[in-house]
Amino acid sequence: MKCFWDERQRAHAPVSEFFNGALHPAAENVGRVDAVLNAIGNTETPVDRGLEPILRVHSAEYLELLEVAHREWLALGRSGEVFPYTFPILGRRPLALERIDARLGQHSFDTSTPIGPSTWNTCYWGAQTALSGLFSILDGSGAAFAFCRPPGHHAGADYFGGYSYLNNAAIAAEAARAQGKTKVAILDVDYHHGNGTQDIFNFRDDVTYASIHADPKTDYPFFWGHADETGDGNGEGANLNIPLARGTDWHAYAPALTQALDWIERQKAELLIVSYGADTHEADPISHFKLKTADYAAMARRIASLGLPTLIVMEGGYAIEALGDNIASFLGGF
Ligand code: OKP
Ligand code: ZN
Repeated sequence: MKCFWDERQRAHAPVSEFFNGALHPAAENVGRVDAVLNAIGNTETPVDRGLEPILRVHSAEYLELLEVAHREWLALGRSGEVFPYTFPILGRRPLALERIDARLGQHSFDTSTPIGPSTWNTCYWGAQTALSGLFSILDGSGAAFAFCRPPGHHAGADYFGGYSYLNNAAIAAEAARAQGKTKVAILDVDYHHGNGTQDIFNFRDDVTYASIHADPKTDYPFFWGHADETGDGNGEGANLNIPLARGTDWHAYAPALTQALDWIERQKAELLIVSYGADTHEADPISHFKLKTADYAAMARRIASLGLPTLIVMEGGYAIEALGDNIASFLGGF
């Protein structure tokens, strides 16, 4: 399978994330890169398709914030990485605010997602990596793997969070639509619900979203991913959430996958994008499912049996020692 990766994605190097009242070492660290590269072998460098395909998903104001935030932070005499610390209650009125802290709050939802000097550049090339993967599918390679980092599925049209800044899967889906695919399905098998992807396509039925994830009653991102979120307006019925309990192993996971794949089959999609997270693995340090390395091969075989052109986009996976084997298992199974 063709694999895409851009070396410029190494530059984003978050140091810390804030939760449980304290700073912790960032789980989404650069150590993930070599673990994955060692497992996938040869990669192709993406071509630059510019901002246009990114602007199909994200607002210009939001992209500008990602680009300038760290510079403005330093200009205020601060050091280290950028963290938001105050957030507007949902639905509070739109305000044109100046202070970096206010603008950060308007465009984010957590304190796990610091912005450093290279965050924008890294994410830009992550999006290009997803796009080059997509175009190789459109050119007829049946499947491709886009090694994007950091992950993207928590990023909405105008917000970051959950280690995510640009929603690579959504950017690829929009590019597929722009290239004339009328129906695109996204299957998200990361441990965490992809709230950004759900939000971006919530009111639409041309890009459908199915996710299997840890129950948001107990797990991040809490406010999205519940089973009764089925889409709204035109998108009613085009969103499927399957929350599973902590402790889920392959025996309990497999029926959920069957349900999601049956649902996707009924969508009559022409193209599939898989948001693949290896953080469902039993060794993952921030997650609580019990999948084993060999289970990813079984998972991928079943996804492949849909017979759709498929772009696999990397999301989470933080057990560095197991990450390469897990990805090799998934790609091998596919
Ligand atoms: C990104 B992806 C940790 C709290 C911070 C953030 C999780 C982001 C996951 N106990 N949680 O892999 O979906
Ligand atoms: Zn995750």
